[in-house]
Amino acid sequence: MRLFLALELSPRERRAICQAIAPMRKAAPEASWVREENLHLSIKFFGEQPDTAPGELTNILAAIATAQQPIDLRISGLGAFPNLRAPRVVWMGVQHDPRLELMHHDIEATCAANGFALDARAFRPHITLARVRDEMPLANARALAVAARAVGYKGVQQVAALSLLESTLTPAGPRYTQVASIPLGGS
Ligand code: 2AM
Repeated sequence: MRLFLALELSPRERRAICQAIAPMRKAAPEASWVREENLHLSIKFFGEQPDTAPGELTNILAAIATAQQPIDLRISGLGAFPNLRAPRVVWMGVQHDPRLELMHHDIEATCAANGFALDARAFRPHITLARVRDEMPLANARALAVAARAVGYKGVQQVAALSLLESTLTPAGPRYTQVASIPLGGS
């Protein structure tokens, strides 16, 4: 199973984000826009794992999660990796939060100590909105950037659990299924 750890957003938050970015979708219909129900903040990608991994990860992450409190994600700002001139991943940002950084660090350290690979990418918390397969012509990228600049969305989402999600690839795009929920603060 293909697994990743994420902070899930409420249906209400996902809806609000989707509505706020509608002009961006319109400006760049050629991008692969993430379906509303799939919007999330990814914490760590594990890739293909045996069926025993969810149980093992739940055990090794429980202590970290219990020591936390629920986190308020402050969601705002639009951007792209590597940048908006040549976007590959279009995202909505999450404001810098030392607690989130520390939790991510502890998760990486614990997972590495238990034989899971370290993420090669630096942790840049974001909510992926769209992926761009073929390089976008500059004019299209500009139109997307203009639309992005006009989005003033700010949201606050309280998250009370780490979610371990299974990603199943289907012809209609990935489908995410929660296989474990590890409460923050042991709630
Ligand atoms: P992304 O949104 O920045 O692409 C499911 O694919 C989740 O795992 C996504 O949120 C994705 O992050 C994240 N992820 C991290 N590394 C990945 C990888 N090597 N392949 C696919 N997804 C990855």
